[in-house]
Amino acid sequence: MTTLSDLNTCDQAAFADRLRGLYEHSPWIPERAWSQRPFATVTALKQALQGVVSSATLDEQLGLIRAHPELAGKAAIAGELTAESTSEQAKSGLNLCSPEEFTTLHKLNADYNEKFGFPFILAVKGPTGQGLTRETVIASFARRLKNQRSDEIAECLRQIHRIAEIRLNELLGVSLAFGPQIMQWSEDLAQWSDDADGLTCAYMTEAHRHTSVRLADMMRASGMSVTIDAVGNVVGRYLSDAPGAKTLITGSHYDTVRNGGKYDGRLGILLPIAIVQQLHERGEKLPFHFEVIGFAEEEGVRFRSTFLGSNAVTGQFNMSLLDAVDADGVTMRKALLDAGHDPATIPFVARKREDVLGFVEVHIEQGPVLLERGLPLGVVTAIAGSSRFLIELTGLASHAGTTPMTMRKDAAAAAAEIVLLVEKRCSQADSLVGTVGQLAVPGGSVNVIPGACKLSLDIRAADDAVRKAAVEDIMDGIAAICKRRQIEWHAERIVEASAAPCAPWLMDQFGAAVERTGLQRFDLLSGAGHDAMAMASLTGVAMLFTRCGNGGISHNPLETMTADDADLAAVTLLDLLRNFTPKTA
Ligand code: HGY
Ligand code: MN
Ligand code: MN
Repeated sequence: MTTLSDLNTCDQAAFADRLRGLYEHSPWIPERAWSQRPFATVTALKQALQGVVSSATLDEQLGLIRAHPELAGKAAIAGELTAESTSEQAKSGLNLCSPEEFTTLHKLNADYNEKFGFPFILAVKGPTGQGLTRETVIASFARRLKNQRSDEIAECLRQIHRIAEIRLNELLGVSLAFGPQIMQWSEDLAQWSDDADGLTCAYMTEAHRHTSVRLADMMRASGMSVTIDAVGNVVGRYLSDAPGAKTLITGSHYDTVRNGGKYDGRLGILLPIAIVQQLHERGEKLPFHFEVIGFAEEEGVRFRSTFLGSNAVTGQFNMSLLDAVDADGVTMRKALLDAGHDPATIPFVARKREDVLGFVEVHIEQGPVLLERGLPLGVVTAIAGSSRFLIELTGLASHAGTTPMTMRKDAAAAAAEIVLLVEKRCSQADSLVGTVGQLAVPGGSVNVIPGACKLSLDIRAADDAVRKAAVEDIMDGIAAICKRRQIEWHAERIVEASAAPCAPWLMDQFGAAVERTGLQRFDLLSGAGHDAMAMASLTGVAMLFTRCGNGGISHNPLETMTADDADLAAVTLLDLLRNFTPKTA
């Protein structure tokens, strides 16, 4: 078995020889990385190898890509693959393709090579290293065939680094203490959904309640005392023996968007549970109580309100929301009562400021920044503020065939102008983004001019003044469009959340822990909202982001991450806990 210390002490030829199996037929990569020894950690070695590729010429990068075999291609059929590729393709059952699958893959290989001039590369051992299914491989192949060439070169290189990471783990006998468990628990929780297809877990539905019970079981089994509070937060406490100990809180949300991903929110709950499991097994206590909260609702899918769970914890829960109704006319109050909760006790969920040391949240980035930089982790500087509205446009429904174009009050045409207005206005400042995520003509017919149209607005920015100015301009723009088109309009503000800066004293502790893993510290803004922005009203907050695969996609079933990145995030959070320094006055 090769060790990191061997690699740190052997000469360049031996170094390249030991690592020759990592990057297919490309010894130049370890040869160039050798000069950066000693590597403090395996992570540092991985980053150095990846850095060699990033700084290589495009020709060298294309040469590396072209050194890889096609999936289930001619070389595989002829038995000419390297030992590593043979075992990897077998792990995904690519050596057992049906004739139809072989035909499909043969066509995909031909089309992909024809379009890009290099083979399709995919780490077929996948996010957990246990192997992707043939169906997933073929679906990824077909999806990426539609990409631009430059994007595919970048993605092929990322896949090659993932292949090398898995091979390096095998070479060094690396076993991940937390990652596989976190990934498996994510699959476990995803079995409960409001919909037959895809993961939807809206507030207080049956799937939501099953999920809360499963989370409570996981927390209890890991050694925590567990309660489910009046809004459905699942709260696990890993108690300290220290007299007068205060509490450091972590967690995230377990509700999801419609047809969402398995890691959004849930990673931030499952990861600390895996850490507590290990601390408990070791009998290791912390000098503070460690509280893991599965917040019951953050996405606002069922009742359009957001941060219900974290707002209850900070004492900011708006009790009038109990009268909010869902699409079926069910009030939040009834949904809570049906789930066995007593809404009247919600105010007692609030924590006392003086009892809390801080709040840390681990979350997937939900964007492409870490992915494109080849970084597994990032430290969040601030969480963008957001304004959300529901807009109703009322024109005049009339005959599509007989109404002259100059005599229409077309609500959908007005909405179309508004969508483009939002896109244009929100392209005018850094970190400012605007989205019309919902757009509908209620009861529309093909041959009727839309008399009504409903749309949503989601405007965000790191700077509140920038966001508010954009909202004002957009509202003025809507007024002008509707006046010109003789459309009545009404805007209902459903979310107004100020930007939340993270606490430098806590950010720096995450940054130091990240650096101790052998990574460089990288700070970034969060364009997504998180429970940490609600918790910021109670205590100092900090967030650790993990890299998102598949181009950084999220709020989508394609949301993905690797067991290695989950493991590194857990190692980092555990390191922060062990070295935690409370804020000095
Ligand atoms: O919409 C958001 O930013 C978060 O995912 N709820
Ligand atoms: Mn989300
Ligand atoms: Mn989230």
